[in-house]
Amino acid sequence: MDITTAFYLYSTMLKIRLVEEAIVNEYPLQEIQTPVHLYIGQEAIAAGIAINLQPHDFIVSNHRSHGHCLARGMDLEGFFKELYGKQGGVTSGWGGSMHIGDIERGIIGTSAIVAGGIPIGAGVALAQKMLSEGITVIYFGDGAVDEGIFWETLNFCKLNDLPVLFVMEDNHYASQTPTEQRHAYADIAHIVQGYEIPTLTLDGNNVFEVAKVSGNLINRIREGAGPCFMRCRTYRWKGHVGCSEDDDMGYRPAAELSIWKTRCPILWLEKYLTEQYPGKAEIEFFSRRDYWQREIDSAISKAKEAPYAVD
Ligand SMILES: Cc1ncc(C[n+]2csc(CCOP(=O)(O)OP(=O)(O)O)c2C)c(N)n1
Ligand SMILES: [Mg+2]
Repeated sequence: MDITTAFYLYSTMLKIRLVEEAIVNEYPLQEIQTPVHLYIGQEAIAAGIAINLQPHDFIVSNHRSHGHCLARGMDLEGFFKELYGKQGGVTSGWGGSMHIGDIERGIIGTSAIVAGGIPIGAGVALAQKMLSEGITVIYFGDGAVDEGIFWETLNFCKLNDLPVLFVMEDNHYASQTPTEQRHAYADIAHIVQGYEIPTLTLDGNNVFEVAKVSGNLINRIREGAGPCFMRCRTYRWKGHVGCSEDDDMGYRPAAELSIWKTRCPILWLEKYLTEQYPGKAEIEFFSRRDYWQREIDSAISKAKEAPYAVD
């Protein structure tokens, strides 16, 4: 990975992390008008894929949407105004965290209905195929594949060779239920491959791996290969919804979270960059953190000052 790209990926992941941490700080003030499903721990997936997208491509997201939208370049002020239910929000202050979108930036929208975005993505890709322009990335969790519409859409996309990258963010839980209590199969990749859809399982916390694998698959899709599928193994640090770690609910062992924190995608990249570019890396880390923190603080202040959304 060249140095410019590596630092760009770092910057994108850091932006997502700092936004989520700012939400954690702000949430207790009860000014944010929406439930939030935080993306902390999963940043490498959104950042690694977004780098391979072009302006005419689209993404479709889900309830855990922030990382996807921010990596795609959603305006921070519009993003925060949306969370605060204010005028100037990217969806006019009425959508909130789970119904956020920005067509101008290739973000079709997000859906709170688990798997609800998947057929919408297929529709977008059908239009793209008819117009011979662009591809669609559909992000969904390991819980979404428990819905019939996921399998129907997979079949439809393959049958019509639609330009779709299916991105399953396998964080091992749907709300508080682990995959082994929900999936009768050991590895979804085997089943998806049965549709003759190119399928890869990868470390979703390694941004270089995500960028490389998604780049290869996206190139194949652009060349007309039809849909491809990525299963990204990862872990969410926070509770299913809200800002706590919800360990008190007892559905996941405390040691599990600690282990995954040692696999932090941002720390991993910081270590790599520090080894590769000693001296320069630390300066870059500082300046990018400083830059994003100022942008975030400014966006939050403007969101707080703005008038509430109107009919
Ligand atoms: C059709 C439907 N069923 C149930 C819910 C409640 N619900 C919201 S998120 C969620 C879990 C989703 O898990 P997953 O797809 O793995 O995404 P993650 O939260 O892990 O990112 C559930 C069951 C819903 N919103 N929609
Ligand atoms: Mg999940």
